[in-house]
Amino acid sequence: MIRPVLSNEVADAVADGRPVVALESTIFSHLGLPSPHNAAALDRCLTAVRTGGAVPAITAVLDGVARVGLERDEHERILGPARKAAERDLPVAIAQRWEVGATTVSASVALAAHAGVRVFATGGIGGVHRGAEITGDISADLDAMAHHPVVTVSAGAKAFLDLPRTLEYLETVGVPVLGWRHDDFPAFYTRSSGVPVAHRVESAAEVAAVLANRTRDRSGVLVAVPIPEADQLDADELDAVLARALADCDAAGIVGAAVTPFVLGRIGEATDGRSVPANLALAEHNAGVAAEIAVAVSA
Ligand code: PSU
Ligand code: MN
Repeated sequence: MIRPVLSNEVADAVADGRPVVALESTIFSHLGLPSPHNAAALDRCLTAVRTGGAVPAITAVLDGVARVGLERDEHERILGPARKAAERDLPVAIAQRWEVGATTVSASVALAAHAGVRVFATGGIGGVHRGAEITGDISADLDAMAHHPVVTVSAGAKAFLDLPRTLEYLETVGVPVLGWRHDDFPAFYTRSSGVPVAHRVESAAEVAAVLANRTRDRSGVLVAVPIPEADQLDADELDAVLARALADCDAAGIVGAAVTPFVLGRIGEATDGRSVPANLALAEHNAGVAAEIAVAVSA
């Protein structure tokens, strides 16, 4: 079995039962955000976790080693070129000694679980893609949340995905989806997708109690946190951008793991950088909420 290497700080915190929040590295790599905004996002997320009273644990594969918690002088390695590493890629990244594997949500949730870390923060999760009934494209993020005992904190998922089907899938595989002081599943840049979540929670203690009472040894929880009101983007304008990005993806014949990075890139270009501040704000906000939850889980 995989045995991730923990930083000393993360190992000590886990051993003492102190709060830790895992962070993915894909969002901070060139696959997730353009430079130099990726570095700003990383800084803001790290600070938000520490301000919230938890230890941040960045996940990644570096020189063929699966890591949970990086040293400061290693941060720049995940900001540069990296290979996308989903959960299924982790064993390969180790076996083939990938220089830099940027962990997606699925890989990060898996590494967090193996490290004994119970809370994980990201921007947005992957999900069921539009047209999945033809392509079968369903993000491994969903399966990972179903099979690892970790709380994932995200601003929902981007609306280029099929959000109603994403929620149906999570229901089928038994993942509780908790709206954070909110009744709707958020659509990343906007607070509401129009699809209600199954349950609403008001506090970190409630989330910790949900995790503590799960029905399987290994199953997770999704906390859906809406983007702060002030940072929200315009829904109608975004719809047009997303539709064009998906059409471009189709026309370019992009399939498989390349779909999400391609669509994210197109959204970034089309919104001419206006989406970036929103992305940074929500990622930072999620990291803060995750820290609060990690504190409650440790209590
Ligand atoms: N959605 C975003 N930003 C991201 C991702 C998704 O808004 O950076 C990344 C995350 O790492 C997520 C991955 O786990 O894409 C999902 O990829 P796929 O759809 O190939 O499963
Ligand atoms: Mn896919």
